Amino acid sequence: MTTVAPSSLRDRLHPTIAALSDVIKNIWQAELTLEPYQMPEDLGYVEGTLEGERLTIENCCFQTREFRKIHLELAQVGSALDILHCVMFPRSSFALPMFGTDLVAGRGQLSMAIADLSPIIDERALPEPYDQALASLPELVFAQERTFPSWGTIFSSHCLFVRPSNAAEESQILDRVGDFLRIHCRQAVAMTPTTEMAEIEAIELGQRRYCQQQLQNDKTRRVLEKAFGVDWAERYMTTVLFDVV
Ligand code: 18B
Repeated sequence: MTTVAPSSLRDRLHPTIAALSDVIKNIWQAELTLEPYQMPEDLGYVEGTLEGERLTIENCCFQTREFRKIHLELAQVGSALDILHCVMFPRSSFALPMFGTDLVAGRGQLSMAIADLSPIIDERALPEPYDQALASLPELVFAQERTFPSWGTIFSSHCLFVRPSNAAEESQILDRVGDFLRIHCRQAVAMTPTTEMAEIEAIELGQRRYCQQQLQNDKTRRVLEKAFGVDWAERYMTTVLFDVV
């Protein structure tokens, strides 16, 4: 069995980002059978410099029967920016939504939390059992909802996208991301993979569309370009963050 290695960067990050990293790793470990995933040699742990501050990136990746890659990334830009990024890429034979989450803290304060189970086959609809499971979760209220960027058409109606205002909201976010993840892992484990070529092609097309939209996120790209240059940022975004099948 593959075990999840402890992270050294974790302890230096915003406490809610560190806590979410633990939530994700614990649920993966409890719900899935993890197998190693080979990262491109030079991209597992990366350091660069952004406006005189050190940019550190730490990646944790696995694969499972259901997912070709599950990726958790922690990043820190000096004392300015703490980031958690996580995406789970289903194998082409599993008609599952994409789980994605991104938390960003600037100077000790969370500015953004997003988490979603994004449908990739039926533009806006999740498989019926997901809707049922998600409908049973309590409705959450946040003081500051955020507005989706123009590329954000991939996100579902269940998407959580807020500027957290206080500790109670941060705790709600941890709970909700945990709920999304647990529902997702259980659906995935129970699923029989398809062997139908047409469905496999639709799944691959949906994943490509998801990644193409995510690659338009200029806020992510700019951080990486400033620290590592335009070419490195493009390679990193298309091979590590949002690689397509
Ligand atoms: N992203 N994020 O992952 N991004 O990766 N992210 C930002 O307060 C990084 C994902 C998403 O309003 C911001 O404005 C870096 C996934 C959305 O225009 C910064 C990495 C999802 C926005 C970063 C990273 C996702 C956003 C600005 C690599 C969703 C708002 C923070 C480690 C599932 C975009 C702020 C907008 C914003 C940076 C979404 C700095 C470097 C998986 C929607």
